[in-house]
Amino acid sequence: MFIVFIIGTAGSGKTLLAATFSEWLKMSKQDVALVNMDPGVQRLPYSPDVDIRDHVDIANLMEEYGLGPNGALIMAADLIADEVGKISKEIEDLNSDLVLVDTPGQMELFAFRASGPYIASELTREAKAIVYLFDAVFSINPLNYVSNLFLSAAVYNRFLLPQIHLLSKCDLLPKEGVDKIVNWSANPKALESAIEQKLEGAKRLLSRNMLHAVYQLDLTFLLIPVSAKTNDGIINFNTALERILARGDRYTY
Ligand SMILES: Nc1nc2c(ncn2[C@@H]2O[C@H](COP(=O)(O)OP(=O)(O)OP(=O)(O)O)[C@@H](O)[C@H]2O)c(=O)[nH]1
Ligand SMILES: [Mg+2]
Repeated sequence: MFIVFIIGTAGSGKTLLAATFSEWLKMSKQDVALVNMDPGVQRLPYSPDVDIRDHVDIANLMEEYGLGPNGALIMAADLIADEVGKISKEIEDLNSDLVLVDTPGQMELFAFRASGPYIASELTREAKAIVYLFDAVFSINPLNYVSNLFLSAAVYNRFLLPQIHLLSKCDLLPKEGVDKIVNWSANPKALESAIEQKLEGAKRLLSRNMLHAVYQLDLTFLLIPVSAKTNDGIINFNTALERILARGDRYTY
């Protein structure tokens, strides 16, 4: 069993990618299961095999403790940590070859509070990977791109798992835009010159220094452009994932 956590900023396309990718895998007879770890989600474009909403109820928490939606989500994230044993067992009982875990929109709930890294480390016997989404529309601004780079580095730091970086929602940008962002990931100099052109003053200095820190820490990677709407790039994403998890083999024979 391989476990893949799909992580990214709010609205970056985690849920739709989980749905699209699992459908795509099923077409090539891969045994894939879906786990919804977002307690706040109202509607899903897939039917989850394990659903965190069976363990915590946001509406109840708001009612019972007089919390707003964000307070309730934070409380839920901490409660989930107590349920880790049960959730892990449910996931293990699925006995699927590949498990896709759709994580909460507010990524700090999963990535930076107790439950996410704890769940990831509890499922110790399984090979795991992280898929981190860079929202293409958001990342076209070089300052946003650098902020996202930092977030992805923070996620890597938290989980210390092999991490694949996708440029999501590529169908929403013209090809030149997609190529430009991919080029930033491949070529630090290109990113630096985009920053020089676009930003000025303190922002420019800050952004440049942050960038140097990322490269000094050697947190570089090549972005894989994908679209969960058109399926563009899904095959490249899968090839990268197979290479990390299954040494280039399929998950299910
Ligand atoms: N055009 C286009 N829209 C997309 C793509 N992926 C997601 N979307 C849309 O973007 C919106 C957010 O997508 P979700 O999959 O819910 O994103 P998410 O990261 O799960 O969002 P939260 O869990 O709420 O943070 C939805 O309206 C999707 O239909 C894509 O590849 N192309
Ligand atoms: Mg979602």
